[in-house]
Amino acid sequence: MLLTRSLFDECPAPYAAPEPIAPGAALLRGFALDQAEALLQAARQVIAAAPLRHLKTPGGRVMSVGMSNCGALGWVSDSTGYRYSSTDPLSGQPWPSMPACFAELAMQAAAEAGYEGFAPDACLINRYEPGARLSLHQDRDESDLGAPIVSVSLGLPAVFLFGGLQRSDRPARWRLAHADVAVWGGVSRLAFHGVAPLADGEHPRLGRQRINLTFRRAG
Ligand SMILES: O=C(O)CCC(=O)C(=O)O
Ligand SMILES: [Mn+2]
Repeated sequence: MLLTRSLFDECPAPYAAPEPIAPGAALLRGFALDQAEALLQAARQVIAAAPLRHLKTPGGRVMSVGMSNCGALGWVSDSTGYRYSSTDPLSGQPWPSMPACFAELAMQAAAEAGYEGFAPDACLINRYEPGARLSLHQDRDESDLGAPIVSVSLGLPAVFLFGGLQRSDRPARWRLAHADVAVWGGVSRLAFHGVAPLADGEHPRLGRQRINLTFRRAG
C-alpha cells in the first residue's frame, strides 16, 4: 500500500476536467503538472528576495505556515489585523513582481473553471512543513470579491477542508496533491476553508514540505 501510494504520487494522472466541489468551486487535478518545475523555480526566486516568515495573528498566535508574497499586493497579518500591503514589512521594499508563469497559470486555471479574464495582482506563497495547518477561514480581505481564488498545490499532499458560508457548516475533505489546482468564486467565493495538519512524508521533488500558491485579485 505504501509503495503503491508513493509510486502514485510520483506519476500523477494528467489533467482531465474540472471536478466540481461546490457551486462555483472546482478542483483541477494535475492542471499545473507541465508548469510545476517552472513554478517552483520562480517561487524559489521570490522567496530569496522576500523570505518565508511565520506571521502573528491579531490574537497573538504564531502561524504554523511560513508565508511570503509576490505581485503588487501581499497579504500580511500582525497585532493590528489582516490586510494587503504593497511593501514587505520585513524589508520595507515592494514585494517581488509576480512571475509571468504564475500569472499565466492562474489565468488559465480560472478560465478552465469558468472564470474568464482573471488577472491576479497578489500571490500568497504558503509553505507547510509536517504538522502545519491553516484553520478554517474566509478569504475576505480582497476589495474585489467578484474575482475567484486560484490555489495551486505543490509537493506533499494535503487535506483541503471546504465548507459553506457559515463557520459552523461542516467542511468536506478533499485530497490536494502535487500540481492540483483549486478554484472558488461566485456563490462560493466566501466559503470557509482550511488545511488539515500536514501529514509527514517525502515528496520526490520537494521533500518534506508542501508549497501552495494562492492567487487573488486584491486591489
Ligand atoms: O494551502 C492551501 O491549500 C490554502 C491556502 C489558503 O487558504 C490561503 O492562503 O488563504
Ligand atoms: Mn484562504
